[in-house]
Parts: sequence; C-alpha cells; structure tokens
Amino acid sequence: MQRYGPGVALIVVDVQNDFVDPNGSLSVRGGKDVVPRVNREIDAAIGSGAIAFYTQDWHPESTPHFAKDGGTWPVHCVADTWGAEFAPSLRVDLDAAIIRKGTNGEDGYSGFTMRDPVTGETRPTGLEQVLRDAGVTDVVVCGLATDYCVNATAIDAARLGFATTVVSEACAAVNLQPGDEDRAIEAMRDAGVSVATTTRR
Ligand code: VGL
Ligand code: ZN
Repeated sequence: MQRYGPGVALIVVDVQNDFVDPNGSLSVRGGKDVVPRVNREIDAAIGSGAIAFYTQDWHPESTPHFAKDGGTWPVHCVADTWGAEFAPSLRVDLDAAIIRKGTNGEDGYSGFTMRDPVTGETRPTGLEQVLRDAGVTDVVVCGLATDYCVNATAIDAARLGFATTVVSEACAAVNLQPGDEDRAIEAMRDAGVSVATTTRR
C-alpha cells in the first residue's frame, strides 16, 4: 500500500531553526537527523500527486506561551527572526501553502486549531477548509515536535475525520518529561492515528 497519492496531504510541522539547530532556543534532540527523513516524505508526496503543507510556529515577542510572560517555553520562533525560519536543509516546495500558528499570541500547537492560552478557547485556523476544498481525505504528519505540535495536529486531523498517519521516524520529541514521546505516540494511537515507523514507497 502506498502512503501518498491524490487525495493525500502531507503536513510538515515546524521544521524551524529554533527546534532543529543545536543552537536554537528550543532545540529538539535528534531534530537535525529528522530533516533528511522529512525531505524524503516531501519528495514521495509531491512525486505521487499528493499536496504538501508546511506549518511554522510564529510567535510575537511577548506571549503567555513563553515562560518570561507566565507560560512554559523559552522564547522561540519569534516572527521574522532566524529561529522562526525553516531549517536551511528543509526542502520547501514553493507551491505549498504555509500555515503560521501562534501569530496572535495563541498557543497554536495544532495546525488546525488555535488555543487562547488565557481562556483556553479554541478556534479553527482554516486548514481544514483548505484540505476539504482540495478533496483531501488522508493526512500524513511529520516534523517537530512529536509530543506537541505533531501530536496536536495529528489528533485534530483524526478528530476531523481524515485518515491520519504519523511517520514517527520523521519526527522528534522535546521530552520535557522523560517518556513524553511514548505517551504522545500512545495518545495519537488512541485517537485513531496510524503510526508508521518505516518509510514505505
Ligand atoms: C512546539 C513547543 C512550543 C512544537 C511549539 O512545534 O512542537 N513545541 N511551541
Ligand atoms: Zn511555540
């Protein structure tokens, strides 16, 4: 069975310097090794008539998402800075749409929904509609980080009724707590996401 073809959307999550580069402010262990695997997924997707989307974490300088403003994270992926740029080794398909998350200070873990970090309220980003309009039935997710944005994006995709696969080898986790990656994989499976560990062609 082939993973890609017409009706499939590959969502490449947050392959950005702050997560990928060892000097990035929220560097994910193994992040650099993931980029060539992500590139292989992009090649396979585009070569088979699937469409590719890229998400970017894209924060203002101050947001309750950041520890300095009362949240969890070191400052990362601030709009229009080096840390928010795609990793230079990522293959970026110029025709593909880019979805920026967190632009108004929301947490924005999922490519599909934005969550107000103060009220907890969630709103759609518009990605679902774009996929429906393009006739997409199946979603494949890869990128960073397994335990946050990949997890949230894949679970939302499954909840919205897309047949959803995560390519776990083309993902890497933050692991704020030991075991977060395994728990994220389990949560995705529980939500009906297939977890693919090898690249099938
Ligand atoms: C992410 C933590 C904070 C992610 C984004 O892209 O997974 N993780 N912001
Ligand atoms: Zn973030």
